[in-house]
Amino acid sequence: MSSRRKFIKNTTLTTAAVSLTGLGAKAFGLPKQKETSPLVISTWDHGLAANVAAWKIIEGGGKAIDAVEAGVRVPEADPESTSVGYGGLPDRDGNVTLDACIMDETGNCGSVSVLRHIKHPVSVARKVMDETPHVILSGAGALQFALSKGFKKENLLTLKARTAWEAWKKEARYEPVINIENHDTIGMLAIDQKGDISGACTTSGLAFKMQGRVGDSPIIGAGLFCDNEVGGAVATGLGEAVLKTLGTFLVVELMRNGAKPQEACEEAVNRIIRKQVYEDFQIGYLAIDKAGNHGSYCIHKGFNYALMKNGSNQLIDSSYHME
Ligand code: SD4
Repeated sequence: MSSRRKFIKNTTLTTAAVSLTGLGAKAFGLPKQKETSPLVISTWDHGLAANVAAWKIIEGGGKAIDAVEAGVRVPEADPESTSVGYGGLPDRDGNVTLDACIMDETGNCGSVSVLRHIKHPVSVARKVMDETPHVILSGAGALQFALSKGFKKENLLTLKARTAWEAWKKEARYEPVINIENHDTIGMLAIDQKGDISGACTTSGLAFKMQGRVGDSPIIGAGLFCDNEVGGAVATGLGEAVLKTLGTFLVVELMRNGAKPQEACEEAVNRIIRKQVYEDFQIGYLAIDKAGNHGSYCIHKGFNYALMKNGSNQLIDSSYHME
């Protein structure tokens, strides 16, 4: 092809691409792209320390996907955090089983569920995303994959968690408790300096759950969803209720159709309230849009989240449906 023909072809392609982008933004009501300042946002007060680790990466010009992975690794490694990673409360049979997922700005994602013996499930999820053709690995397969990638096999059941399990076994009643330790998943969303959005979510799931139970946290569209054109959302609380409504996918789709993050979180919680007997469990959603606006809503008073922006890190109480 002559260089002139090549030039004309390339020019036509570029023009087509530009006008398609313009049309796409108009036709689907996407928010106009504007300069967004970076941010990191995450669920519950353990989000404060997690945000600091994530912010270091964002501040240094790193990618949102690396920031969210580094951020949620902080509570994963903390033995005092009884709902995430090492130190997480076990299932009914005394096994600590972990769920986690991660999603980047291109829509790539990876996830592990019912993973035992590995302190950092989010990093295994990242490897599933980066180094396999799959999205989810579960149970023994997830462990085998982690070991093959050099992750260390560890005992994750701390004395504190074992003692809580022994106490629970005396009555062995399974009643999820609102806002107490068994509802403290960390979900994190970040916007980097390029304006790209990624997210991660990691948990030991419900305390004393049935063996093999998978919650919402490792399920893309339930515990976490990001779309770099629109925004992202994370969920915390009773995973079964989030799964039944694909909560974070719903939040992002509502934003795609024009809802603000706050409105989208409220509608997603209200769907659960309209369809389920909601009084005895907690659900909290946290969302950001492409412009860097954020919102949050939960069923019961008590859910909070940590927001790091312009170098300041603060804990904010979510608005709620009932006291
Ligand atoms: C689960 N959604 O496994 C998780 C628990 C949770 O805050 O979010 N706790 O159902």
